Amino acid sequence: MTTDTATPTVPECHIRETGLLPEHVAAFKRHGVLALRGLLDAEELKSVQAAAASLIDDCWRTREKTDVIWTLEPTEPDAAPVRIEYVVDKSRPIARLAGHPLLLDAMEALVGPSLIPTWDSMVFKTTAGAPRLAWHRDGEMYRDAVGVIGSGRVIDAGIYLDPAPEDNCVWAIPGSNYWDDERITRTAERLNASEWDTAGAVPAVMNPGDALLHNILTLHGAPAVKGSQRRVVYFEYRPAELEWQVGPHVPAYVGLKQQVLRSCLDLRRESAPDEEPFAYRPADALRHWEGRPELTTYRFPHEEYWRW
Ligand SMILES: O=C(O)CCC(=O)C(=O)O
Repeated sequence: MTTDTATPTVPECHIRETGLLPEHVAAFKRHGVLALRGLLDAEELKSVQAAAASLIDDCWRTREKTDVIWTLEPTEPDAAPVRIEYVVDKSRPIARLAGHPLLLDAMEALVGPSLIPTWDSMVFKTTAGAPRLAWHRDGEMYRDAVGVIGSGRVIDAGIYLDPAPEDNCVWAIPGSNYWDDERITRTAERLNASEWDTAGAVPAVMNPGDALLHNILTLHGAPAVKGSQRRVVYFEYRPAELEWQVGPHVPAYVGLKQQVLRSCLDLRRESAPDEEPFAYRPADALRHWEGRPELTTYRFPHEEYWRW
């Protein structure tokens, strides 16, 4: 693992061998990116791959627009789906994945004990192709964002179902999680001025079953691809206290997403009774699921819970 200040590669943690060590935590906080190698075992990888294939097949078959992003209007013959929202609600294997103990242990260490899941989606490139994802920070930013989350308490975990080689992977600029808005804007504009420019960035080359963690403030992008499949399940996590006091969702969202997390943990416990489960232990003041009616869905559309 590289932990110095000028990392030429994405720092990495072999999570099943070592767990998340203090040096991994420090590397993530510094660079805003960390690869967890070998997070999924072969059986779980296979089951989530099959679930992903079925969700993508459904897109092709139905040409559905709700919760699906297409490259063109889905009625157009060259349109291809590239993203599906709320995948925890749409697929049991992905709901069970959301209860993965090693992933959640790592999130607890980085986000804090009161983590809640916020976004869940699948971003993918089918062999029909996908356009470049321009250089960006992820959405729903805070005012004075670097001051609030520069060291990495809002995290996107991308779980890879296919290989991501250099010509079809996410590239990131380590340390850009601490850049001010002016530097981010200037750099993104420069890099986005040509089709694909990686100056100052490192490739996050990943294997199926690995997970890439990135601070949502880390500048990242991905090249256009054609003829090569890459499917990634993204789970985003935020501290409940940040959502409760600041947003971007209204306070009521916290309890609902805590219920989703607890329900995913139950599903996982039923399907993997021999696995040591993740113990969800938010601060006493932040146990907002208590006394709430049972969930009938895991889909809580962001726009219905928006604070700003
Ligand atoms: O997996 C990828 O290609 C990048 C996804 C991404 O950066 C995003 O959806 O914001």
